[in-house]
Amino acid sequence: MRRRDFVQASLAVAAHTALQAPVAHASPPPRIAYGSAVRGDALVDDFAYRTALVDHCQLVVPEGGLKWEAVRPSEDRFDFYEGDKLLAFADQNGLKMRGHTLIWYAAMPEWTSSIRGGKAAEKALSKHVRTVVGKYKGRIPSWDVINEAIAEDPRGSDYLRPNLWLENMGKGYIETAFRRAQEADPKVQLVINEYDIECVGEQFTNRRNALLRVVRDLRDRDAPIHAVGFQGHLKGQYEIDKEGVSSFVAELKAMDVDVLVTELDVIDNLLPADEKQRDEVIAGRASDLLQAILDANRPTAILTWGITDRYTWVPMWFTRDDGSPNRPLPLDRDYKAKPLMDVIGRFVSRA
Ligand code: 9MR
Repeated sequence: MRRRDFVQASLAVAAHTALQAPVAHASPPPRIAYGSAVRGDALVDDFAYRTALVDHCQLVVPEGGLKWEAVRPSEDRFDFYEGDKLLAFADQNGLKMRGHTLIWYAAMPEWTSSIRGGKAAEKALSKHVRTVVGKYKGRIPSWDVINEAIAEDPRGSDYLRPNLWLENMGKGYIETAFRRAQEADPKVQLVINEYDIECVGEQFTNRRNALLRVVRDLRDRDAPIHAVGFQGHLKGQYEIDKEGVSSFVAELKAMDVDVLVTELDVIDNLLPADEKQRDEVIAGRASDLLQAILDANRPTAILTWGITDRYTWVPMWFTRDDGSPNRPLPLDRDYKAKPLMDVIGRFVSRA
């Protein structure tokens, strides 16, 4: 076949295919990005860790490097060493980076305890959010603006967790943070991030309802909020409230609020000693959560809170009585993939 004939024949086939193909399938839906929290020290010291991140992730988020404790050594200083380091790694390896976190009750430097009064608090909060989001404008597409704002066990009007900002500014601190973040980078996905909203039980239900109340309030006031982050620090001994999670996600969707999973891991201190059995329970819990979310809306990303059992926060609070190491993450201590990684792989490729 002469080249011109070949080209024409190809065009004819292409036209035919285009006509036959339903429009919805013209381009495959984008995959859900998978990512991990990253520790700055391990990033420098551990080659296998860097390799695992590049091999498996499309997204990274600093585990501690952008918290006040790291960024604000004093009232007038900002230190972006850790954030810049991770962003350079992300850029070099074609990964995107999320920001965690702007406003949280924990990991606050000592000097902030002297912030008193509504005006001073608002000034400090605004300066922080503006400066940190502004510093990474156009480079960090998604931020955890508010982290863990819901009371441990919300009841009636006591549904917010006490913190420096609530004490000084009232509940309006949440709206102020979202507004400042949007002013600093209008294109960024603004997230409210929360834990213990996934499992069966009254406390989990109450926490979901309290979070809905906060989101609804923000929406009523036309405040910019784009997504709810399920931290997903699942307690392995509890079942996922599949119906509760799906209807929560559906209610958010009805308000045009997206969801993502920001800190997935499975706390295994009360799970069986047998590793194979334990890994199966862990994978099953994660699968239940991801499916319950997906049944109602497609998450914009799925991140685990670390990638390897070598570096995890879990033993800080949840060591096992039998002394065996925790296994909450997708890769084991030797970077071998566990069933949890298969589950994640299934969700990020099929959704
Ligand atoms: O994993 C983090 C741990 O290394 C830090 O010491 C701790 C305090 O900064 O924060 C941990 O990460 C938390 C995250 O920022 C918010 N959700 C709960 C996470 C686990 O405690």
